[in-house]
Amino acid sequence: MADVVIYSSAGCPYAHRTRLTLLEKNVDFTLTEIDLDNKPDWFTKVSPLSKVPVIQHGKNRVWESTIINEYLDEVFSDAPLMPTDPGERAIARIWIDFGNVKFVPTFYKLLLNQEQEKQKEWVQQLHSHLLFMEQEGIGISSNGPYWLGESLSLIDLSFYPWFERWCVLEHYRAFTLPSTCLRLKQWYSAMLTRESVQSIKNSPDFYIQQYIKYANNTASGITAQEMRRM
Ligand SMILES: N[C@@H](CCC(=O)N[C@@H](CS)C(=O)NCC(=O)O)C(=O)O
Repeated sequence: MADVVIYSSAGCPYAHRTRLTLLEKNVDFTLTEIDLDNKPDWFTKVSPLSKVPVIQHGKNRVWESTIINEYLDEVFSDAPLMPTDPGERAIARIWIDFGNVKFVPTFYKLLLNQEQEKQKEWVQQLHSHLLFMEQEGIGISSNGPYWLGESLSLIDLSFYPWFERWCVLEHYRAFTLPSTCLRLKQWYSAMLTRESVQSIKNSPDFYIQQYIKYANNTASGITAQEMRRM
């Protein structure tokens, strides 16, 4: 039996964060794939919010991708993915929180919204988040290649899955990464060199297919409903 069991779904960016963390930390794990359109009856017993990812590690069941990732980093303390300095740890948490609270919901709002005027507003919002990340985040935290410098951290793993899915915004909303986001582009290229990233990377076609129901606003899952209400 592996150390960790992860309940995951191939298209899910939140589960993607945690799978990358497990791979980067070289933790032995078993993956149980959940079909989110057809969840098994037992799934709510495993996942209190009926979402992936969830991990089971011994007696500990942990959910919420960014909490899981910190948990894994603390328990499997080799190859740490959080800085040791308290100031830098705070910076890491600030940007992970920014991802969860600002960046990711805007990504979904842009996809879900069907009115052109509203889409323009969400494009502007996402654009300003990207510039903020570029100028106040990655641009001043280090000279690269990663957010905090030479070493990969949980900030990188928290943002990466949405950048792998950028093809979805390009395809459905013609929104490419702004040319001014030079550091973010270099960072993305550096992420693509990681073995972990390559080993579970999906093609643009896969994501374009996966996100059809977000792009035409017919997605009926819990996450889509929550994003509409935000
Ligand atoms: N805040 C959660 C979000 C997890 C989440 O929304 N996962 C989606 C899949 S990408 C899910 O399982 N949704 C269930 C549903 O839509 O019914 C986390 O960070 O883990």
